[in-house]
Amino acid sequence: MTASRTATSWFVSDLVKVTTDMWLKGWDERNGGNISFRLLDRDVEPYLAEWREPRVLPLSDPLPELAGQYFLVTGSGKYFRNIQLNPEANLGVIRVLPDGNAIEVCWGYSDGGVPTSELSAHLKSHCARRRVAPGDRGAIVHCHATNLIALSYVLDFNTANVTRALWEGSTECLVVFPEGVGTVEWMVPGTASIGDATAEQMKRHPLVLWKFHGVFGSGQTLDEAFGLIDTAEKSAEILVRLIAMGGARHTISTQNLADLAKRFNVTPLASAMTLEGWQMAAVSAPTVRSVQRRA
Ligand code: 2HA
Ligand code: ZN
Repeated sequence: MTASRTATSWFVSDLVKVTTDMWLKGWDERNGGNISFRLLDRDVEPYLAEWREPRVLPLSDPLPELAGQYFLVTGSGKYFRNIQLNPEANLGVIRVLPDGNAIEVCWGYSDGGVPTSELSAHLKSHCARRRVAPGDRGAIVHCHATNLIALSYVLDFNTANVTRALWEGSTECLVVFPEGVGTVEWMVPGTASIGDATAEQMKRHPLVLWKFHGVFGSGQTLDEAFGLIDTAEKSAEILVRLIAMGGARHTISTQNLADLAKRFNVTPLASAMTLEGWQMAAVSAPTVRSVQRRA
């Protein structure tokens, strides 16, 4: 079978590149992670003629705000490491139908698959980000970035503290994500509720950390969303090493952060600027008991 022209389009090629990079980074074991990228009518126009008989799938939560829009989305249960081998089976282009109650599969999922189980979080995040950062396309990227997940087990888990820790972990962070990192407490993935909680954070933050699970990043392009997660994950890796070495002996000060914001003309999240450094979570009672039992 010859690959369709859509499989070699710039947007499928960009998604193949980013998912391959993420697999190599170790952020997407098995079927971990999912991505959506909003496409413009002019992006899909050259390929419409080869798209056949769309399959219609219901949306559990109607999204009339996205009526008529196209998204390139990774498939449910698909492995990032395999996307480069067969984009047409592992990816799909969907279009939200005019009433917002359903989507149609225009291209892809060629083995009968469906879009990611996190479609609710993706589509609702697109709505949220378009309101704060109206740009023409837009990417939402979810993955299991190792060190960010590790930090969610030890940091006092709130937006101001997590943001402050990541800003101190690497100088460029405040410049790359001055709006900080939103935080979502542990929830069952793949549900409308985690989608709502994520989109709520996405109204204020381009990056959202899911406790004990992973991270959602956004950007105008796939490169931008990937770069944002990569920057935060690098800082998280440094913090994990610092904690393993017994903690930092000195750090980036509030004044240093203010100087960075001034030089790069960004407005940093106020709640993270007013903190005096960041802190680890208090050890919870059940953890203390299980440690004592083992001793
Ligand atoms: O796609 O990462 O959150 C698998 C997941 C679910
Ligand atoms: Zn996940």
